[in-house]
Amino acid sequence: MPEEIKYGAESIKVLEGLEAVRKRPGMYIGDTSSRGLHHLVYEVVDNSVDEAMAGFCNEINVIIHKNESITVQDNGRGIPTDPHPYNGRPTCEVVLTVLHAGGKFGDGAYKVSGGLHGVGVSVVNALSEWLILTVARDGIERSQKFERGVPVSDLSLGIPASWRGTKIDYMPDKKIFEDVHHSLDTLKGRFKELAFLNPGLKISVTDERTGDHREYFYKGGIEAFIKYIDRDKNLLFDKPIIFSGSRDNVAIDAGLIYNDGYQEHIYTYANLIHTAEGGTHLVGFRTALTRAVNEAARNGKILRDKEENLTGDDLKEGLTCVLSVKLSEPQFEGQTKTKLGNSEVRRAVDSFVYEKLMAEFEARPEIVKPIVEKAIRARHAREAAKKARELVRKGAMSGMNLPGKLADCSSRTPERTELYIVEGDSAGGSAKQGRDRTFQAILPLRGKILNVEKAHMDKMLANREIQTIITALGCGIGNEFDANKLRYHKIIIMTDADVDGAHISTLLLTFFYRHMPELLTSGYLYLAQPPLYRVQSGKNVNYCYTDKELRAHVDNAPDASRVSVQRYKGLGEMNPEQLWETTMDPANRILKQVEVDDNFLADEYFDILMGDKVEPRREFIVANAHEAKNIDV
Ligand code: 28F
Repeated sequence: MPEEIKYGAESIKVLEGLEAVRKRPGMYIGDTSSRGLHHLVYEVVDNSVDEAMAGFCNEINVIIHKNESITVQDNGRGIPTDPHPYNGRPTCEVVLTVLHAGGKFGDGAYKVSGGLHGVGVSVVNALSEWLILTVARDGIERSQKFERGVPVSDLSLGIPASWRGTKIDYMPDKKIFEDVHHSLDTLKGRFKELAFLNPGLKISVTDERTGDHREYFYKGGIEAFIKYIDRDKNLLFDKPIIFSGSRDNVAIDAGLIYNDGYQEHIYTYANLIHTAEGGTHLVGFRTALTRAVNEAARNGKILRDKEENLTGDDLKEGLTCVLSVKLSEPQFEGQTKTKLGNSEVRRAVDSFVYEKLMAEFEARPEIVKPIVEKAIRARHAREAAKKARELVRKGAMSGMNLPGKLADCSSRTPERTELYIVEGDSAGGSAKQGRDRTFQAILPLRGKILNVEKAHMDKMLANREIQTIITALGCGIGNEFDANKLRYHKIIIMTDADVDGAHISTLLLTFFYRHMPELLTSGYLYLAQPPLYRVQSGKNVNYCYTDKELRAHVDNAPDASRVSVQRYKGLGEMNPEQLWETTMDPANRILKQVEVDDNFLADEYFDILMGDKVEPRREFIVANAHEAKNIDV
């Protein structure tokens, strides 16, 4: 702290606060891995979004610099610089140094807060090697520098400003974050989402490491969001159902449409936080949708009296919906603090959505029939699936007839055991021989499993390979998924490093993502990384997992002429010992843990990769081909 600041009680409190954050960063940003690193960016951007929601900002620019430092700049009012009642310091210094000082805006506006969000930029400041705050207000630009949260200068006197707003430059602290590399892909999903949810707000991101520049700006708000999500789908009716308003102090913006697919894409938000675990707003929405569709169906004589009501489950298939609520005191619950708990919201959303839907069905009676017919087909498929699931469950629960192909392990402690799902019988055979049977189970898969993106639930459940996997895991699927019944806490997909292998692992990932998403979100799923090359020089043998590693080996070989390199085309080329040593032995193997970002882009990847539209897949593959390594075509 600059010397003239009195060491009053408040400044001690400030230091204690920042100390607490640096001691236990996970308490404030979840973790110090890549996810926590990107939470810092969201925390700063959320402040600018708050300013946008309050109506004073319509542009946010984010820059990822070459040195991995970040700039976020908005054109809002600029954080006030007058002395703050808390300790007489400039308000902007208080906002940057006192935990949760961002506080509620006086004028009852909403803040993007809750869960891991809303801890305030003071946390970002505490976890940054350096941070420079620049405020431009009333034509004056003033700035102040901090190091690990502590002011190392006073707020500068100020120079004439040609802009208005707040800018924060910061460098994440390498003493806190093992890896300060930012991923544009991770950030762009959230920025796109925020631009859809804040019509008229332009969010740009510039990656100075690559020159990449993206701008997200959607005047159309939720209608544009819905149209974007279903841009490649066959819609049951052309115009999405859109409504917006408020009920009992809850602001509600919603949109929905039906397509002819089997998936449900529903994105719910509370104060712009993606409530991936749902909550009371979603319950209210589903109740209203079910009631309104049944009522409209009976009024329109589409559901005959003797036919029973459609259920919420019947109405899921083909539904694309965005539901964004805003309230002053959101309560976030659930494992990842992304479930909205406020009970008053359920009633507010239920009554508002029911009213608006009934009005919409009055105005557009022609859309009721296709929705009801689709729901009836879904019910028939669900009933068929129920039978198929019964078969699977009987198999799984009896536990006796585990699929013949499963070579189980002897330990029955899930925390310690792992299941290798292996492509092909020959590799499966090597894996069975090479493994450590106390904790490693092997399930060989023959050929390509069913592409679940296109298949109805019943067809998928009838597929032998799928049934085998469900039985082996023992945790059920869909609504019946129970992680406590999981028989292995590591599920490792082991396929060849070629195109077919990539396709099979993508098929498996799609199945798990669609029907056992918790395997991904809770980190049970892994991809084995078999070696690409076997390098022999003289007596010693090395395995290389990347081209870079191979280059290094060959360049450093004592006698390059005696180096022989074998390129592995498939797992089957390794004998059991080699497979164990290179890909299965926990001491040497490389496993890639599968994790998904919790925004709508994850859904999009699976739709594009496995959906039935070829064009978007071709575009995606061309656009991302530079990412693909070792694909031998
Ligand atoms: C790059 C990050 O942090 N933008 C922000 C504002 C604007 C106000 C504000 C912020 C009031 C007293 C709590 C200005 N004028 N971008 C940002 N823009 N904070 S953070 O006020 C802070 C609150 O303490 C602001 C009038 N009211 C509010």
